[in-house]
Amino acid sequence: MPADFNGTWNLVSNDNFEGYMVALGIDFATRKIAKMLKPQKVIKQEGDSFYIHTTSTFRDYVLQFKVGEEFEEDNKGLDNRKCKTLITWENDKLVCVQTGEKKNRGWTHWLEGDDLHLELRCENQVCRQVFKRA
Ligand code: VL7
Repeated sequence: MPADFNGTWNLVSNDNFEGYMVALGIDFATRKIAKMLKPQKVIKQEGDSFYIHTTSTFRDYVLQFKVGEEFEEDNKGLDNRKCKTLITWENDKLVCVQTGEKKNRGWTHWLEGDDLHLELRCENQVCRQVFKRA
């Protein structure tokens, strides 16, 4: 049985989101707005099929994937770069590698107690986000 990420999750902490956005080349004005946001994630999981909707008052992002199946990701409304994206299980962690122009790009999701964790990586920057159930 894989870990169960189903639920609605609210951001409670967001460490070094600024550094992550700078690494992605997000402009100053957009970063200023983005770092004030408290995004919510709605995750729908059926086995290895995922739907992750990250919502905020400013931008929305939907990612749908099957674990182990590479796809082209369009990061529309984020940095707008395309990546070849592959998400795999590493024990109970969901590990994403986004291959493209930016080195070392990806993220990892895991559960710790009743919290949802997300580590976002780009080049030499790591952003750590924690979400609690809504
Ligand atoms: C998605 C943002 C910075 C642009 C707006 C910020 C809007 C709300 O990829 C992500 O999550 C994965 C794992 O859950 C599923 O896609 C993180 C937010 C990264 C990068 C770019 C700033 C403008 C934030 C959509």
